Amino acid sequence: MALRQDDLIYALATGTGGAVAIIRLSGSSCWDTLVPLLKTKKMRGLRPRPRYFHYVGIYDGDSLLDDVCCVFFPLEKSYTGEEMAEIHCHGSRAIIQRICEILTQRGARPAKPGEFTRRAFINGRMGLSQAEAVRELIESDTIEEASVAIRKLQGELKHRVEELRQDLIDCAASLEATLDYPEEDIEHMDQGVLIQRIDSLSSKISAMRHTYDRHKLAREGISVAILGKPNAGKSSLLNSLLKEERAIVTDIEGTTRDHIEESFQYKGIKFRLIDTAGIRESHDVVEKIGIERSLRFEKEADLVLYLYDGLIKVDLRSESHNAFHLLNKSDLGVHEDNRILLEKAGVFSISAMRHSGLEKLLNAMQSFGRNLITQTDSEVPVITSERHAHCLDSAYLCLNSFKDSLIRGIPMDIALVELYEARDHLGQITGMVFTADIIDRIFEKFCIGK
Ligand SMILES: Nc1nc2c(ncn2[C@@H]2O[C@H](COP(=O)(O)OP(=O)(O)O)[C@@H](O)[C@H]2O)c(=O)[nH]1
Ligand SMILES: [Mg+2]
Repeated sequence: MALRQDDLIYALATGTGGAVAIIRLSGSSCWDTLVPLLKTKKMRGLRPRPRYFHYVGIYDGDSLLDDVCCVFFPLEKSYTGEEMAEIHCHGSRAIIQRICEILTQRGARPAKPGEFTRRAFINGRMGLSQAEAVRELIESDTIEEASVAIRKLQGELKHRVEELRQDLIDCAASLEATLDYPEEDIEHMDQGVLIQRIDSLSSKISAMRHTYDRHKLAREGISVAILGKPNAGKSSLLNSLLKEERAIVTDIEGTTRDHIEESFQYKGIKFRLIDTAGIRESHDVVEKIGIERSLRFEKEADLVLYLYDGLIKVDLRSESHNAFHLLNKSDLGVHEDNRILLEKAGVFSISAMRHSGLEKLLNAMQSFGRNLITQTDSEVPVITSERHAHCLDSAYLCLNSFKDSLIRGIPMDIALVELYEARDHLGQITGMVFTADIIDRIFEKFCIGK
């Protein structure tokens, strides 16, 4: 799509089936196209007053099609930065369709997905991160998601990123000056000071980047791997936490050979629970692969639940901070030597079969999870888009190699290239730097009418 277009577009901005439907129009001939279709109660032509609700009839030739309300926006006060109008008609499919047909006859065309917001961006009404926030706001499922999106739409992220970018530009400009006029008495930036400035920028970028990890964890769920020997009761625990018979439970060792993953929520925190193959020496090829996977989950999961048969004397497998230890089968009793373990933090007595001790475990999981996902600094805008996270990563890497070049004594004019690249990666977040390709990819995901 050509970047700047101002032909007349229209789209239904509301869903069908409601009492009222809103058709939006945008383009340079917007008012001239719409006004002739409208008549006041006194059968006079309409003289549109900007941003005023006009109660009028919309006509199909000589016959009245519907009673509607129309609002006209002048280009300097409109969403897209072009002349715009809204027709609020009755929600009948037939009426909506006929209005659209008439608009098409008069030279308008249906808008493509996100085309209104795309125009708003191209015409400088909003930055790219704000345009993306529009979609996030529309698609938000929870008030938390909506509040992150509205902050972004208000320009919080854009301003923060722009501050960082300006800082980089300042840095580069002073270095550039020492290159251009080396013989003049321009104050040379001390290398130590320069490195400090770069470090401070890097740490701001990385703090912003971290919010994405937390956000992603909250959205996708905290991974919790259940590990232990065969027959410890791992599959039983999965079933009782999910409150359904999801995994096969038998007293035959090696029943779970592949892992099973299921999500559940507890007090607002989402978990991805993974039941693994029991860890033991095995010659069965499939079981062996399952066991290797279990060991990988042990390393990679956000939280590991080590499950033991509490009737047997237990050696805790790990003291890691992201591990809980569960002595199972409490309904049958507990080995005398294990009692002392139960006094330690992170050690629980449960019965997966009788569902006892689970609430205490769930509450501990919940507060562990909450700690992982709570954004530590409410001043730092939350990154919710993979694209933004990727831009921050790239900027961070460029700053690192710039610093590296400084330390290695690479000539400044070569090193500076990295600084400019970092600047441009930040610029891609806000849309100060963009390509038609990026723009197309962002807006094709939008819904029509926005
Ligand atoms: N008495 C008792 N038996 C249990 C408990 N949890 C699991 N079992 C039994 O232990 C055996 C192995 O259970 P399973 O969940 O398949 O263990 P996994 O191999 O670790 O997945 C089954 O016979 C279960 O019924 C429990 O809390 N109490
Ligand atoms: Mg099992």
